[in-house]
Amino acid sequence: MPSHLPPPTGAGRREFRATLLLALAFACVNAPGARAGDGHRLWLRYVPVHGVWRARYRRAATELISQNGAPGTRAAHRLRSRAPSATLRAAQSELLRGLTGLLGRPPRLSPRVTTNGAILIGTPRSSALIRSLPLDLAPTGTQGYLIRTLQVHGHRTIVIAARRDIGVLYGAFAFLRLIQTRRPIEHLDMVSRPKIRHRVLDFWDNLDGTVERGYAGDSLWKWGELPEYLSPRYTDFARACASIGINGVVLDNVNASPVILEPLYLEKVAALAQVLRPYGIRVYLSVPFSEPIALGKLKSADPLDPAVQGWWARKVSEIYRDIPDFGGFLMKANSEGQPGPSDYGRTQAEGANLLARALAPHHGIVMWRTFLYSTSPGAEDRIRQAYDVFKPLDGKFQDNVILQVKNGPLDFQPREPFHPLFGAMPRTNLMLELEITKEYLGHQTSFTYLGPLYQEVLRSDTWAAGPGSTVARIIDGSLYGERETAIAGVANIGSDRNWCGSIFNQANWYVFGRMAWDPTASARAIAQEWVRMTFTNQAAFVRPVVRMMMRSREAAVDYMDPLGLASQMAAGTHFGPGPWVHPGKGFPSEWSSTYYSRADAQGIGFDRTATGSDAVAQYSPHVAAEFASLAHCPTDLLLWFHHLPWNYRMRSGRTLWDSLVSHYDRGVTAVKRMRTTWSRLARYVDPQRYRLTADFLTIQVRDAEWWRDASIAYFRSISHRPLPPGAAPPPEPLKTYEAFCIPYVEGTPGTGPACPPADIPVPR
Ligand code: BDP
Repeated sequence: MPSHLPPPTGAGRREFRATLLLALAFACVNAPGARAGDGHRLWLRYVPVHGVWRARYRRAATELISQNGAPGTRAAHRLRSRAPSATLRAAQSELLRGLTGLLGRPPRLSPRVTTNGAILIGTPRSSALIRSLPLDLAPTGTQGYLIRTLQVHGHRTIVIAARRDIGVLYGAFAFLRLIQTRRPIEHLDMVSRPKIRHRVLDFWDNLDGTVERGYAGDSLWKWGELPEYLSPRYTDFARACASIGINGVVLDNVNASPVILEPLYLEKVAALAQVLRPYGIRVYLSVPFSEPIALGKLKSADPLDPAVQGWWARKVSEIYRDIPDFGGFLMKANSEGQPGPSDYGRTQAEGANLLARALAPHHGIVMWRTFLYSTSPGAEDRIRQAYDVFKPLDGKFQDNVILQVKNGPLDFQPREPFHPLFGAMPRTNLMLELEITKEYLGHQTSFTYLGPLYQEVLRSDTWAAGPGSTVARIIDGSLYGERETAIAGVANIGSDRNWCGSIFNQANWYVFGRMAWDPTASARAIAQEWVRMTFTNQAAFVRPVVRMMMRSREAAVDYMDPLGLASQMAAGTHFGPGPWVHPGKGFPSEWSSTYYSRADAQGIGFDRTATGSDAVAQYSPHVAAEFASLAHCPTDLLLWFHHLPWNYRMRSGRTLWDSLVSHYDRGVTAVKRMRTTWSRLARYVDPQRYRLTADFLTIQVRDAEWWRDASIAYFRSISHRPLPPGAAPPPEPLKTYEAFCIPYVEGTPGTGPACPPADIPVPR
């Protein structure tokens, strides 16, 4: 990335004075009373520390040295005359903002270490003083940082150093996090570097401002205002991303509009890139494969056609002229109606390599999605298709192609086994795609922390190269030694004041970033960190809330898709139950719930063993044997792999039917408990954030009961079995649930009402 070189030199004192004023301004903003509890400040609230901690932190952080080094040396003089890069300025300003808020006063800005309790930041290039210290920065790599307490000129100093400016910014956030979470900072010795190179948020934002599967308002990007007006929200967004190490943003929907590559829009993209650049964030674009036809007026988009190749090469050069650090393209091809190389009888590799060759001279990458299935009548088990198409292409992709693989073989369901492509393509770069927006998990109102889901997939052992071949080790490149490593999350960020539609949805953005940095990190530890930063460090709050978070995803699985069921949601909106959704005219079986549950009078579940679709054979033999065996298949994936009779005896001794019902009940009970727990915590939270969460939990209790009642009513009509003792019968007949439909749901733009207007009673 080009560093933004220096505004005017000799800023010296003038700059200090300006920064001091800035610090005072932050102090005012951070004054009690000015703090609205609307969630806008995310986990970067920097509220004052009180008690003994404050005194300790104040002692350890009294002055900030951010620009250069030991005055008097020639090198220092040379360097001092150079103003810091935009990235270093961002690091300094974040430390000022953070320390001022947390400690109630700004640190003194100084050109050199004059006292115990100094904080010195920079790189060997930016600071002669850092260069003079005995620091081994090699372990920090190109993006990491080191934080160490050292004696500098006889004074105890906290050094935040890195080889590149971006590492210093990451280090500044990490240092603030220590204070935000009340860690001692007297004797620091930390080194951290990201395990994955590209840590990317995918926005499914349309250019008309709507967001596909977005539940937090409209798009964050105001295309009509760009490039002239750069909303301050862009900078706050970039700060939040940098605080957790996210370094890439795909700006537009995977169902892409060709308009995005028009010069008019590229100018807007360049303006956004400029705002994001100091925070280490590169922009990427989703583009349709047929772009040369739509924009270039060519007759074809055939990847082997020299005219098409030339068109892409020229277009890519044009992009790099204005955006020299452009990241590259994200491509959804031959999927759900999108054009792609198979339209020309070419392979996915030939398609991906077309773009890769155009991007390679500029060091750009292609993130080529493997989410691909055909909905032709009689198509085999949908979940087999991506593997069948891509596995034979292993080793056929250019080095700058990364295949972007969803966590599971279906589609971001509440629970899926890991995708069998992980471990199956040792000669191809593979990245993981997670969904942060809760498309299949209750949208913005459900309290569902996704850390456990991400952790589950990252820790899944593919056995591809023997035990310990986890998904994390495949995507971080440590198993097969890929050079290009990446991870993407479909963003849940929009124009809502609180960014994510609810306060607790912010935790999903946060955990994505933290796990992208370190895919072996623990979901629980990250939840703790987030709660402390977002709310309070009081144990009486942190403990129960972290427990709620850690239980919340399983609760949703229990009341939506227990025991390995999948895709039982309402069609189209994916909100609320729809286990009765059958294939129909214009509605392929691969989108229907009954296709996945396979529920019939005898039993329920999808046989994916050798007697069924044999999808299980796509896993390595050890894993396949485990999934295929009734004795060893994890209970929570049972119906994903097996079709079993309703009276099948579970390991618990219960019948399958009884167990299914009890999972639905368990899910409802868990959500009710969450609501009760939260109701006892009002005194720890400002009224606004308390209320929003409390009311959303009430909505979620209603939705969980709706799911439970509707699902039990439907499956009982198929199994014809009595409810187990103690289970309450659904209050309404099945037909009421089937008829009920929410006509409009946020996040499904471009479609009409999901159901025709009708006078249907609301189920109780
Ligand atoms: C599905 C979404 C759809 C996306 C698609 C994708 O329902 O809106 O376009 O994934 O990932 O889950 O391409």
